[in-house]
Amino acid sequence: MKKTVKTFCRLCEPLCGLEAQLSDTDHNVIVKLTPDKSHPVHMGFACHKGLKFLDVHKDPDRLNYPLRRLSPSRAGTELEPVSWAEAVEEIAVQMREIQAEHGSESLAMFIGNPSAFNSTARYGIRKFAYSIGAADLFGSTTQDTTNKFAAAEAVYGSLSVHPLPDLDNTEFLLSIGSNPRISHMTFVNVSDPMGKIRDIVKRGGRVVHVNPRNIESAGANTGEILQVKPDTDFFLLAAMLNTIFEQGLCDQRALAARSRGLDELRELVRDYRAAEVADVVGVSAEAIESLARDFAQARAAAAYMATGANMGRLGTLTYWLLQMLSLVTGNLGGAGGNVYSPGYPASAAAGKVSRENDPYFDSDFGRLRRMVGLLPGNLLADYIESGKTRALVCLAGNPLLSMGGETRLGKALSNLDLLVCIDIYPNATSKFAHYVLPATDWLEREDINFVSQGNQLQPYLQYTDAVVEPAYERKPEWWIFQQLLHAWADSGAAITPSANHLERIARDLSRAGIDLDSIKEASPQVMVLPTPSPGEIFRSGVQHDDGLIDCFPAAFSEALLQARQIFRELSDEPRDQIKLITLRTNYMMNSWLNNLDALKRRNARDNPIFLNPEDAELLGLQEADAVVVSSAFGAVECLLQIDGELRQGVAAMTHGWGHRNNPDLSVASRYPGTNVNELLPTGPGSYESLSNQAHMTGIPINISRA
Ligand SMILES: Nc1nc2c(c(=O)[nH]1)N[C@H]1C(S)=C(S)[C@@H](COP(=O)(O)OP(=O)(O)OC[C@H]3O[C@@H](n4cnc5c(=O)[nH]c(N)nc54)[C@H](O)[C@@H]3O)O[C@H]1N2
Ligand SMILES: Nc1nc2c(c(=O)[nH]1)N[C@H]1C(S)=C(S)[C@@H](COP(=O)(O)OP(=O)(O)OC[C@H]3O[C@@H](n4cnc5c(=O)[nH]c(N)nc54)[C@H](O)[C@@H]3O)O[C@H]1N2
Ligand code: SF4
Ligand SMILES: [Mo]
Repeated sequence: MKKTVKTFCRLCEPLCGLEAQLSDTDHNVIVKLTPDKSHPVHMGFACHKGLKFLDVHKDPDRLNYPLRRLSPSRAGTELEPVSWAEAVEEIAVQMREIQAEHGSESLAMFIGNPSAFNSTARYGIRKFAYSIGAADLFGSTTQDTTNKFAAAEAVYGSLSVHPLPDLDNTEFLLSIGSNPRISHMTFVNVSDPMGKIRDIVKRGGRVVHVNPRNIESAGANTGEILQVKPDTDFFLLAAMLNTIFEQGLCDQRALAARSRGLDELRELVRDYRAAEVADVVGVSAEAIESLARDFAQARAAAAYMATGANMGRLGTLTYWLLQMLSLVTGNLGGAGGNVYSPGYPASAAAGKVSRENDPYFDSDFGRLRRMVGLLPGNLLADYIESGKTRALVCLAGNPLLSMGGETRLGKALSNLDLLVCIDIYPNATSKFAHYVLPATDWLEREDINFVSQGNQLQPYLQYTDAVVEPAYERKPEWWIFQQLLHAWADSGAAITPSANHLERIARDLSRAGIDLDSIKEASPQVMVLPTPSPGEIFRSGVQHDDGLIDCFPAAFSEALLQARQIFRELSDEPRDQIKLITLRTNYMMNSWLNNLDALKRRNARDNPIFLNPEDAELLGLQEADAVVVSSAFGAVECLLQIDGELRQGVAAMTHGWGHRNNPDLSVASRYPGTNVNELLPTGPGSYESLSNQAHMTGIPINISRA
């Protein structure tokens, strides 16, 4: 008998509803994944990556058994299969020995991106780290979006208040540094974002994409492009705010009841008049002023920014000004503006921070703070090189390819006393591991979309069973961490191993009057929650004791001086300086989905550097030339592709490539590509000190024929 099971994709933020069709003869075999048309939120939306995930599930190159390096002292030597019991026991013993000799500070964790879509993994590793006293956490979030947490903390008094663009009701969307057609948005969970963007235009609204590249998301039905220079979004927003203040386009009296520091904000942005920033931003003063006016005068306008703006040098300040743009134009909390989606549980209160004590501490690498518990990822190599970090557990991450400076980080990783990688594939980082542990994929584990609560435009809860039993000896992450803690406790330490995190979530839900069992019994296993209500941000969002939004956080004073310095630097930059940006494609998910033949279309077998035709001509370069690309931090060789969609002075390259040394991945190693992150900065000074967010866009480079 045909059997289908409803579940959801866990590759990126929308978490689209899917149906898995099982084999007639064996219900432990999936034959096909299709979009779930009956899903009350997604209504049949899903993309090719989610539907192709079966190829990952069935990939013969997957990790199936725990592996141990044959010669522990030689990085990169062969691995041999080992039982779970042995692996877990040996890892716990070795970590305890390292702890005994060098202290708890020698134990560190790296938490990678897919753990964000895995309700038990992220909790599992944090609980493990906490239990064994390991406080040094690194993770992909500092390469992605920690600037947003730092800004929310300062502006709203809570790490977790992030008013979302109300795409369903807006008349004007300003989207900065995002490419929704390819990436499906980040830090906001929206089903079919391009469909919603198309609807804005269809109902007579306007969409403006701010981007150095004429992206796939822009078009006659999906919005225009404002082609800016990279790493300048802060100045664009400052000039827009200044225009709004100068032209009296905001109601200051109404704002005074809800905020403080507005006068200082108005004073600050006077330094960044449209005429003054036009050259630096790369668009005319008139364009900036009319954009500001149109945004302020739209019936309802929403502002959004994503990784393109996060990864600049002023990501925190940029996100702050984005909030201010929404606030001063009366769009914050309003329908069609930016709405706070409390979700379950009420996230603002949970993210409230008490910063009575200085959150910074002195380290060998300067003054540091933790942001959402994380140290700057760009200091991982420094921590290892200095001997501070000696054992690293890497969960669902591939820092060797996802972070700046592969050569340096590779050397550092090979000097670790212990590296444990928990992954579904042998990846570039696990080449250096002493133990590699096979996790289940999302078709093999039960889950709940818990981690996206607070970021959903249409809040809902969805539960899924494991669609099939885990193949081979793959295990869910909560189990792996539980076993490690048992082994740790067996050796005499006073710690309590954690239960499955889902049990904890079920208890939390029941306290809020939600019965997980009733969600489990529904089909699909979804409970739709109320949509965010206008004004909620003022009622339950803002967490400062006085209830006011801070428009001019004192914590930003140093960063504002730096902004001034960066502005001067950009003004003085040589006219022909080329800057490097990132380019996500439909055929990779950061460094993975790299081993799927079906995604190796003719234009997706390599990651060339893209350059505008005029720049190429100035440099005497032609299509398909082999080139050397160099920055102050490193150099790579790759092919050149001419791309008229890029602004002059901007080059783009896709990250996550560079699989030359990974023969275990039979497809990826045939199409190795080049690791662009060799060109990115690492170490002190390469991240924002307010947020630990890595500086990853607008990197000055030189290109010449190889
Ligand atoms: N130049 C440049 N660099 C970038 C970016 C950029 O735009 N430009 N983007 C940055 C961003 S936004 C991010 S989020 C980071 C990502 O940085 P990372 O998280 O370090 O890298 P990923 O490539 O996402 O690696 C994810 C790993 O998790 C594994 N995996 C997949 N599913 C599971 C699972 O269910 N369980 C386990 N245990 N493992 C799993 C995959 O096989 C893969 O090895 O990269 C950053 N790096
Ligand atoms: N297919 C696919 N989907 C993905 C991913 C993937 O790797 N592949 N990764 C997932 C992850 S982890 C994340 S975090 C999200 C990211 O989601 P998005 O942030 O939407 O990611 P991108 O598509 O890289 O869009 C960033 C855009 O910023 C532009 N940009 C670069 N520098 C600047 C700048 O200085 N200013 C401005 N204004 N724009 C700039 C780039 O040209 C690019 O179009 O995508 C997720 N979805
Ligand atoms: S948009 Fe993201 S969540 Fe939806 S199917 Fe595609 S990869 Fe999966
Ligand atoms: Mo990301």
